[in-house]
Amino acid sequence: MADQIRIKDLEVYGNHGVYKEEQVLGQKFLISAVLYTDTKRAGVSDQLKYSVDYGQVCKKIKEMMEKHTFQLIERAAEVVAKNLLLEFSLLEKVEIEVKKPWAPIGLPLDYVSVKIQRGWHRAYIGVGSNMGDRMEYINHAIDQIEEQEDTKVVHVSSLIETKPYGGVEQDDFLNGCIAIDTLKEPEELLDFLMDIEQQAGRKRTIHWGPRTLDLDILMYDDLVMNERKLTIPHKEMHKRMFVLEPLAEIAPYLMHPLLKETVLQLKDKVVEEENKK
Ligand code: PH2
Ligand code: MG
Ligand code: MG
Repeated sequence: MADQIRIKDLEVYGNHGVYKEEQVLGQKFLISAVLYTDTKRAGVSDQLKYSVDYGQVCKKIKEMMEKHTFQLIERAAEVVAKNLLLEFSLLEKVEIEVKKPWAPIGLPLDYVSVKIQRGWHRAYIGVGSNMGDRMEYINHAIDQIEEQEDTKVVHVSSLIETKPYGGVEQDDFLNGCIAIDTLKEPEELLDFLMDIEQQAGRKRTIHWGPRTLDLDILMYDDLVMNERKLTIPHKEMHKRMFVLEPLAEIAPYLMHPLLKETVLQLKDKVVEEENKK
């Protein structure tokens, strides 16, 4: 979304800093915010309820900056961004700059600042289990995801019975997919999902072997990344019917950012391949 509401240099007084004097005496901070929200409906109707009230946003920023004491302006920016995104539902993304014009470093400067962008991201997660009470493991995981304040579950597919894929002899799986909106960055989301797997007693013994719970990030916006710990889109998703079938149920027209085909098209291809065999 390209529309923006901009706040420049809101002046607040706060007790942030690494030095004791800063935390005791306090000092001036200037906060700038770019609020990314679709202003079209408000623009057409002239009604505040269809937009983000910048007065309320300023109040919230002031409140956050005054009620906490942070060591770092990085932390101040992070907390302000997160609170705005949680409180104002029409906000898709924010840019926050925290300026500290009186930073006591013994050298003259105009100001020092931290500027960050944070926002909501749509991610698709594949869920699977082939040990114990499979349905219970999966449903409990979805509940745990939903309980996070920075993550909302927006779609849940049907759970389907699938044959093990990949050559390891093991019990049948229950598989599904969910769509979430989250403030977590990809690595944070991965850590969070791995933590839920651990809590479900997941042991990492055999590669592609039996598991109480598997939570895989399939896609994250239209992000393409390949790091040691995490590859997005999921490397194998386009080959796996146990992913494509439930994903096609909740997001048939979702576009694979590398293959440039929709989930429905990818699924039809796998079906065709299987029919040839
Ligand atoms: N997961 C694997 C390996 N094989 N087969 C099915 N049917 N379902 C899975 O979730 C699955 C699998 C590794 O993640
Ligand atoms: Mg997996
Ligand atoms: Mg996995």
